[in-house]
Amino acid sequence: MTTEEPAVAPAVAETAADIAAMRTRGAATIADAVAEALATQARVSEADGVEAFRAELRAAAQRLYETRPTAVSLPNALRYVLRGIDGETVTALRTATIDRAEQFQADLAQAQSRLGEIGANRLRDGDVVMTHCHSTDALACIESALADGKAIEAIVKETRPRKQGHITASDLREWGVPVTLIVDNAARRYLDDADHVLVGADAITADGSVINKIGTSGLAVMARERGVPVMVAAQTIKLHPDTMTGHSVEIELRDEREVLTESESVEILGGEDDPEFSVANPAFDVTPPRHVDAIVTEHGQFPPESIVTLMRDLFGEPTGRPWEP
Ligand code: RUB
Repeated sequence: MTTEEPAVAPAVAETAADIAAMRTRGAATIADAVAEALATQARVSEADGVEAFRAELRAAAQRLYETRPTAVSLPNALRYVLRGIDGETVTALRTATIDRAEQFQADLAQAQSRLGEIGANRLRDGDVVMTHCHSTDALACIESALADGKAIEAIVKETRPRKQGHITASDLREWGVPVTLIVDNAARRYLDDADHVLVGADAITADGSVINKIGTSGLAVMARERGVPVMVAAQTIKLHPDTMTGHSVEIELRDEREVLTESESVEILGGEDDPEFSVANPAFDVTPPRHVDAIVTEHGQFPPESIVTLMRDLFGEPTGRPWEP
């Protein structure tokens, strides 16, 4: 073994392959798997010195990171675990790594319900909430409000093109929440009946911008115009520390068939190729902080402009690559 190519445990390679193939998906699930993989690397390491051990951990982190570098929870999990691992011997480093990973996993398991309790405090008995897409963090706030005995109603946007609003409606009906499902274009009309807009996030940037399902930013602008507060529910694994140094967040462009089926395309173009016709299908958009009232995390609720302080507390100054000191 050379120091340039340290051993990566087979279990780490397997986890990396599962994430790359999206067999392991979802912000929290990816973060948990990554922490587990680092702990495994530490457990099975046969490194004969402190430097060799650290090199193995870095190699494992890099292997995991390169699977889906745009999934923000992945580098965050690496940062949480790798930050502050100290020890003079391999045994001490091994124990420290495993402890950090276990602590991270335990915190993660609690984060969504804690966030839900905090978010629920913003909801009053009898409130009507408008939702967009399907966010388990946003739903945790409603679930906790219901557990507190509050009556909540929901106006659920269907959320074209994939209609994840249907999943939200189904979850809410299971909990007995009265639901009105609307098409996205009806949002402004129904905002008059809503007390809150409640959405999740895919990522939160250092200036407090919220990256979430396409349509969130338009909804937030309309809510501001109507005086309806916008609440974003996001565990801290969604915070994007690289944006502290000016990195921008890549917006995924998805298949045009999500928007237009083959037969609809034939209806428009008569089955002809048309180089001047295209379909654009961005998955997410960016809601600027001035249109967001509160970001609710498991560490409390924050005005978007102050989220950078929490980001710095949790992740330190960004290094670009999570395994670099
Ligand atoms: C889902 C979406 C959700 C966030 C938050 O988009 O935009 O609001 O991912 O979800 P997609 P959660 O369906 O394209 O993944 O709170 O469950 O992490």
